[in-house]
Amino acid sequence: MYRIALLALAVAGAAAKPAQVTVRLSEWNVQLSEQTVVDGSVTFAVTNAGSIPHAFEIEGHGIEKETPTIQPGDSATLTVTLKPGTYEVYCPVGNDSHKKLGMVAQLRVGHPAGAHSVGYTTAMGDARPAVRTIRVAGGGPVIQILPGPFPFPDSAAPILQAFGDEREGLESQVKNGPYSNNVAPISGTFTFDAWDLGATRDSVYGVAEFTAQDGARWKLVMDRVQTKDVPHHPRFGGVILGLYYHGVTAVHTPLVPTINSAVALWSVGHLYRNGALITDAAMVHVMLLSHTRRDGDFALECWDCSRNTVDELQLQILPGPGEPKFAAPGGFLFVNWEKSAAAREPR
Ligand SMILES: [Cu+2]
Repeated sequence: MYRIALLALAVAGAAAKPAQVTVRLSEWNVQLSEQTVVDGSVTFAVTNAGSIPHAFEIEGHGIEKETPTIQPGDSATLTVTLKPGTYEVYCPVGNDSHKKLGMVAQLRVGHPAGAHSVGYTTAMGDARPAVRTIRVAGGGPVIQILPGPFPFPDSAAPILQAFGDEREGLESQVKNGPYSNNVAPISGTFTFDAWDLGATRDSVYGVAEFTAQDGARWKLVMDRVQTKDVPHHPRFGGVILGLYYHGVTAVHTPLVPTINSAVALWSVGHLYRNGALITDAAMVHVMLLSHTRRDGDFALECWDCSRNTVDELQLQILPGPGEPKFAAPGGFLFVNWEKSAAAREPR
């Protein structure tokens, strides 16, 4: 009995050893133990090594299978039967926002004997991300947002729990942060072009000029993206188009309503006040996003605004690392253009 069982195992192992791939999910990566496996039954052993919930999905050649949501520290397995070809594996959480932040990889499946003749080169070439450009012009009422309480603290509280070390800083913003109903009508202009060219080649050029509620004239020139970590934001290329995040998504701070964005970017800016240079290293965050504020008093009107028209242009400016606060309420600048528009440039 013993000898026969051993022999049977050995034969099965040589003939068709089911492929096993170990998958590690984190913010914002999908790491695979194997880039290439043989066709047939493939088992994915997936661990969420991140700090927020993720899941694992494989898609391609008529296959679309996913694990349930996996909590931080937990694991799941998924077994699928795969034909030769190239498959996309990614995190499906958050309407693909995790995927857009980098939680995507490719898995190649081939025959053991012919693994080099399946035509991967073409498949990889087709999967290369397209160069995408967006031009945005601010329009409509211009408002400056001043520090104040976040209007949806109860909605944000359970999501804040998942933010670990960063929670304390965020909780102080619940009481007195930049997403408030404390708003002053001002005037100004803002236009920019942004290029989404992949993780390390994104670019931006744009100029904003506005007169703040205290009469100070500010000018911001953006000429390069920010790619370093900033608080509550993951590291990724500076320009991202079509991201669904904030609010309930656990992507970035929940102290912003849940929104869709046509473009979100992080850049470094040259900032002038009344014609004098303040800094060459201002930290800038721009979003053209789902409308969050109601007409009239411009109060935040929704915790989940993701289905609203994408026409609100937000500009947030903070001092660079180690630099003094700006001469503005709360030490930051936050200006919205409430009826803005974007045009995708032809390639
Ligand atoms: Cu995820």
